[in-house]
Parts: sequence; C-alpha cells; structure tokens
Amino acid sequence: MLMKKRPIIMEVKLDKKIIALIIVIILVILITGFCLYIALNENDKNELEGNLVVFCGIPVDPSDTRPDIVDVNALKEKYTTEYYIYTIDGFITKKEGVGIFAGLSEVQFEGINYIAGDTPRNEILSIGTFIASSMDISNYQREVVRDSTKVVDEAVIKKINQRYNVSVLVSDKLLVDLDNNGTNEKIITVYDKDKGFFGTILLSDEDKIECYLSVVKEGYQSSSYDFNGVIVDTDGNGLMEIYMSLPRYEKFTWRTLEYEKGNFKGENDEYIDPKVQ
Ligand SMILES: [Ca+2]
Ligand SMILES: [Ca+2]
Repeated sequence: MLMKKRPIIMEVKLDKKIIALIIVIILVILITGFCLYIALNENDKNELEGNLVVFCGIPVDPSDTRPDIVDVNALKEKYTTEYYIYTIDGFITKKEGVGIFAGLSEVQFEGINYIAGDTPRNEILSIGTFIASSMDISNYQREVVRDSTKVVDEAVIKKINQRYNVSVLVSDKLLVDLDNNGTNEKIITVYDKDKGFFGTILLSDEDKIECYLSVVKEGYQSSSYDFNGVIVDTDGNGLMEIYMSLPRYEKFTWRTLEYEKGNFKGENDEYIDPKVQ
C-alpha cells in the first residue's frame, strides 16, 4: 500500500513545479512584451521628435506660432529644408522647402491666431491644400476615402437646417478612422449658396453629429465647397490630425484638431462646440 502512495506524492510535487515554471514563463513573457511595447512606443515618439510641419506655408508648431515672434528670418532658416508633401489624398511628392516657405515674411500675427497676410504662392499650392513634413510620416497614415455618393442621414441634414435656418446641400463626404478604433468617422461639408452658409461637420461612425468643426453663417462664396484641409498624423501618436484652412475676410487662418472617443485636442475657438450633439 505504502509503495503505491509514494509515486502519487511525487506526481503532485512535480505538477506544482511545472505550474510554478509555467507561471514564471508567462510572467517573463508578459514583462518582456510590456517592455518591448514601451520601447517601441518610445521609438515611435523619438522617430518623429523634431518633425517640422508646415501647413499652407505656415509652421504649425505652437512654439513657432507665438504672437510675439519678431525674427521671422530665424524661422525661415529653421524651416528651410526638404519636405514630404501630403494632401488629403496622401503623399504626393518631396520638395525643398525654400519655395514652400516663401510666404513666411508676409505672415502677420493677430491675437492667438496665425494669419497669412498673403497666401504663399508656389507651384504646390496649385495642387491644393497641403501639409509639408520634414520627416517621412507615410507609415503613420490611415486612408482618407472620398465617398462620392455623398449620402448623409436625413436626420443630420434636418438638424443642421434647423440649427442655422438654412437649406443645405452636401458637397463633400470623407471617411477616415480618426482615432484608430477600427470604425470610420465622417467629415462632411455642407452649404447653402443663397445664405452664404458653409459648414464642416464631424459625424460619428453612427452618423451622429459630433461637432461643427467650422461654420461660416453668412457671406461665404466659393467656387468649391469641398473639405479644405488635410487629415494626417504628423506626430505619430495614432490619432489623425484634422488640419483645416478657414476663410477669414480676404485672408485665411487654420485650425488643428485631434479627435478621440468624442473628445478633442487642439485649437478651440468660437466656431467649435464639441458638446453639440
Ligand atoms: Ca474611429
Ligand atoms: Ca496625431
């Protein structure tokens, strides 16, 4: 009888050892994985650190858009480099930044906004609104799809019309996963020519109005009512920035926003009301 019991005890002891070993292995794998994840993320951050970004010929780094900057030549020197050029359709070309930045000396400051005294004129602008990035950011981008059907939920149109007392048509509809959660948000532009109304509106993946990104209530006249900007991730944090060019009298200003789970990061002014549903 005793002889029969011993192997059973041994077996139990062995099982405990194996279990302990498995736990240790799992812990090692988890810790190693976590460290690797942190390290990779750090690499990503470092990779784009110091990336110079120029939108419509204007630097977007907040430290270079202070109202008190007087030495624009120092900025011109800093920003004169080779750039990767992106439009709403993605990467298009690589260019020396001298031409892109030619308009800098004409930039004026007005309050906290950075307003171009005159639109920088060069061959790139004829292609449309663009982002110039001193680093290659292609690997960080998610596709922006232009939905040619422009179909928008009736309830959304009704809400816009009621809110602004207009009767809008849809000019543009873009689909993009802004926050990398696997579902597309939608950015639409709508207009009412008779009332000079033009709006850019963010819809959730469930066709709910998340935010009026930009609204001009009267006096807007243009040959195109399409989305005027670029949607691109310039800091590699996985969230796509919405760079928008906004009309302001005969000049323009711009806005950068990041959207994640109903929240916004970035510039915020009277046009933006993220709480509007
Ligand atoms: Ca999303
Ligand atoms: Ca980003």
